[in-house]
Amino acid sequence: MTETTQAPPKPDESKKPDEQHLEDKDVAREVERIVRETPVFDVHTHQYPPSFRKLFSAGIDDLVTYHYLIAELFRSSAVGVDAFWSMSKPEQADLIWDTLFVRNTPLSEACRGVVCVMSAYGLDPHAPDLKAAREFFEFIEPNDHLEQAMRLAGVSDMVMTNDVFNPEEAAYWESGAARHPKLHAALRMDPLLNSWEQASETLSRRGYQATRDIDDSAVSSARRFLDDWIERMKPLYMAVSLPAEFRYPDDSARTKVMQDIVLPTGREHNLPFALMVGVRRAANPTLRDAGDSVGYADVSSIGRLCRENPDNRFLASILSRENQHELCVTSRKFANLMPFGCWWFLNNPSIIREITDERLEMLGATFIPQHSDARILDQIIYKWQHSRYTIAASLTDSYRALLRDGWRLTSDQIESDVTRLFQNNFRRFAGVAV
Ligand code: HDL
Ligand code: ZN
Repeated sequence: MTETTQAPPKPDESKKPDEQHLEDKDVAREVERIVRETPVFDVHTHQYPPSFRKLFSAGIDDLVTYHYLIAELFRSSAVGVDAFWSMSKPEQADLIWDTLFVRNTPLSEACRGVVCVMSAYGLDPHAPDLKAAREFFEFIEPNDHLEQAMRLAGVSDMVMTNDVFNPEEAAYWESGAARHPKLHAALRMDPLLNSWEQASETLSRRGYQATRDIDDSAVSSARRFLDDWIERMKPLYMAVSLPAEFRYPDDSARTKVMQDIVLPTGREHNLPFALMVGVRRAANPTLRDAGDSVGYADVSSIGRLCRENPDNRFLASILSRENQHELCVTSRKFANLMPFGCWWFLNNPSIIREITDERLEMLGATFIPQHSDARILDQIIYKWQHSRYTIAASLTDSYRALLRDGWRLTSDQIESDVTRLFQNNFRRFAGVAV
């Protein structure tokens, strides 16, 4: 059957420009403008305020030794892992720069990201070495650096990843180190859910007596521990990274910790629980942080969590591309489930496009399209520039299809939808002022 294409309605001259109905030929330009200009709430990052000095990561050496690039180095260099790990960070960065950016074309997403960041700062990505880039970053005051990177990235707010079990991070919080008004806390609790034995020892060491059995006393100690950290950090959500093998419910300690400790804490403090599922830790341990991989997760476990806990809200980011369609369908079944971002190995234009298309088709504008997951401050510039480009293309096709079906589209509608995707879906879900 030939598709009949109605002539798009002429713009109504009597209406104000923003009430004019867009013609098909104008949609792409208008969507790109609005996506570019709408600041984004970055709901998952590994950023810290500059006052958390040892944890604050920015500048060219950190950028070039990002664990994604370390993994890629070994595919193009004969250097051994032991030799690499014995190098200083500048030496590692010099080797990665020469290998991936000078001797080879920086075609991968992670390499292209460094090129994007350098261009954004006016640095030459064709430089034969990192001398000029190091001089550029050397004298940027960290707070100014943070403001400049957020401005260039179009990021209004960032949610951190605050590992309360990490003694170095805990020390900064307990010292009262200055926070940044635009960097919000997330209470990350991987040991509590993935290694109760280790967590119970940490709890006991910190004065929250807990045995290896998850008995009433241990539950009470762990709840008090979380209460104290929630009081200290005022997090927007609780979070955990779970392995591909995660199942709910099962007869593991994890299910008991979820049911007796984490979910009641979420209800009491009205905090969402962010599930990041599908990691296969240390697939190649010699690569350290770069050695983690991906596994197919069980999305029905997330559905059971949502069904059995209607008074809890769940954010979910799943690592395997093959899980994304089922996450969309499950999100249609449970309004207390908010899919967010294209995480880690999914944070590539080709996959962001596929995931955003199916989310728009199945969820409308009711999801959180992206997070940067940025470990190094300057990465937010490329991660958001690249994601905005792809999200705009996906939205444009959705709006053009809507026009074909007879809808009349205005810029106001697009602005409302993009603000919802980039800001208000998260703000409402996390109870942050809209
Ligand atoms: O667990 C996480 O939050 C992941 O994002 C890891 O930090 C991972 O190593 C990463 O950096 N992904 O981009
Ligand atoms: Zn992360």
